[in-house]
Amino acid sequence: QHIIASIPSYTERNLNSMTDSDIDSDFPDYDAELGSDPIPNSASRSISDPDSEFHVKYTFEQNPIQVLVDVSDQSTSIGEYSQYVQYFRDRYTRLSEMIRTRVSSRPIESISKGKYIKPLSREEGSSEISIIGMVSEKSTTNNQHMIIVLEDPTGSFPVLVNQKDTALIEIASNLILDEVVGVTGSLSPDGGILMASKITQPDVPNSLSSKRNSEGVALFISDIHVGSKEFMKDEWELFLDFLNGKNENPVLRQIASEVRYLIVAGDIVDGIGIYPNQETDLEIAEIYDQYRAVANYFHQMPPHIRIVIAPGNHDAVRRAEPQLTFPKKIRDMFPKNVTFVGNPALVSLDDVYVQIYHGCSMDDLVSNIKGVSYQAPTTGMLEMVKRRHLAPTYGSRVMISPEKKDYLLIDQVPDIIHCGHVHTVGIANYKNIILINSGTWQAQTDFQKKVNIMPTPAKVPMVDLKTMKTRILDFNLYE
Ligand code: D5M
Ligand code: FE
Ligand code: ZN
Repeated sequence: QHIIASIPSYTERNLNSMTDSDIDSDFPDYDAELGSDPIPNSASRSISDPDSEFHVKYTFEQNPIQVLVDVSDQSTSIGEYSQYVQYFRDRYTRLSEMIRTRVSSRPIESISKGKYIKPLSREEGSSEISIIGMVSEKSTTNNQHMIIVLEDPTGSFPVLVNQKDTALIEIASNLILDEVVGVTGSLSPDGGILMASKITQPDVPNSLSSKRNSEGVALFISDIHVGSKEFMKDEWELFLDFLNGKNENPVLRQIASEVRYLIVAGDIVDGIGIYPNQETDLEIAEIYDQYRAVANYFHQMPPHIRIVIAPGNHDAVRRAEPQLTFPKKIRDMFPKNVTFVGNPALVSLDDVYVQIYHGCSMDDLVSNIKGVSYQAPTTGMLEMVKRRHLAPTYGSRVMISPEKKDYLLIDQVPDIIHCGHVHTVGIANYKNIILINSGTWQAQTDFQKKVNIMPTPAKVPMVDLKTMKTRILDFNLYE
């Protein structure tokens, strides 16, 4: 029942964008068969000897990859204060540049301490001015106005959002610390505060086209958590069978024959010492044994598939983001068709740009932005795109390492953004960017039960790289 995902579309103005009805009807290669033969559990019946032969469509050499952005060999951070200054300068410079194309702003210094003198006549311009800054404080006054303090390299300045402007209050209340925004408004008579009329986030253009130059299928998974007692071995093995063309459903064999890429967004093992008393939840207690076990599974995947693996917060790499990729000792356990990258990383799959990020910042987004929830993970990813940043807030749930440049910034607009971490599956389209959260292979843990997180395990989002249409393959045996 889950083979085709229904996809919420956040696009408002873009006529080229996909709509919900496109998604259900426009999968020419596969849909006819699906319509007449719905597959309740798409991969529940794996077979060792399919009656028709399995011919893969692409060789390994036909599945090129380019790693475009990855900190792994570039890290310079040693956590010094001056490096943090440089890091935030880079973040501010690049994000403010994106806003400056739409907002003509002035440095904060030029309006501080009453320096700004209002133009005397209309001819000299409107009395509205704009500044672009990083949100450094956010508060609500007794009479429900909001005060936002913005900081740029020349100073900081308070902004007042009037409670009567409900639309603007809505935007302001969802601003999070350290994101970069532009604010347009007029100065108060004493010059001490900017009374906002408009708030501008970096966001992406409305006119992005969805690329259709490639072909074949890319699959997206994350949060395998091998080593955990809750790792769903049976479902995972069905997925491996499916990749190898061992499934009695011809539709799934057809899809498997077209798979070129498998992208893995972190938490490939459960790790050790990640949270208190994790020992009691572990099936495999030793970290390298966990990696040997997961590597063994990757050896069982067809060698023509190009696999990309990035780490997550359960993996054996530094915890601060951007995370460097896995150490050689672990990489060497895996087959040759695996490309290892850090977290985040931007890769090009035959010219389709995929931004991979494990997704730890989702915990911050869920707790700070209305409408962002664990059950609908793409809601958080949408907020990342609006801010052009994968982890806007510093010093909350995400530890950030001060690299020379901000690797967490969404600089090049990707075709696909792929996150994991929250253990729920979701796909959405925002201005022709496909947002994917790839769920998990771990059943609900006691900890998740306590905090009421309901995972949706054993589901695999796929993208048809020719049409950019998406669907979700379901390997869950017990739903
Ligand atoms: O994260 C799996 C899920 O559990 C994800 O939704 C975040 C949530 N999680 C993880 N740690 C915490 C804490 N400490 N508080 C609240 N929620 C949490 P994973 O990275 O696989 O452990
Ligand atoms: Fe996880
Ligand atoms: Zn995680």
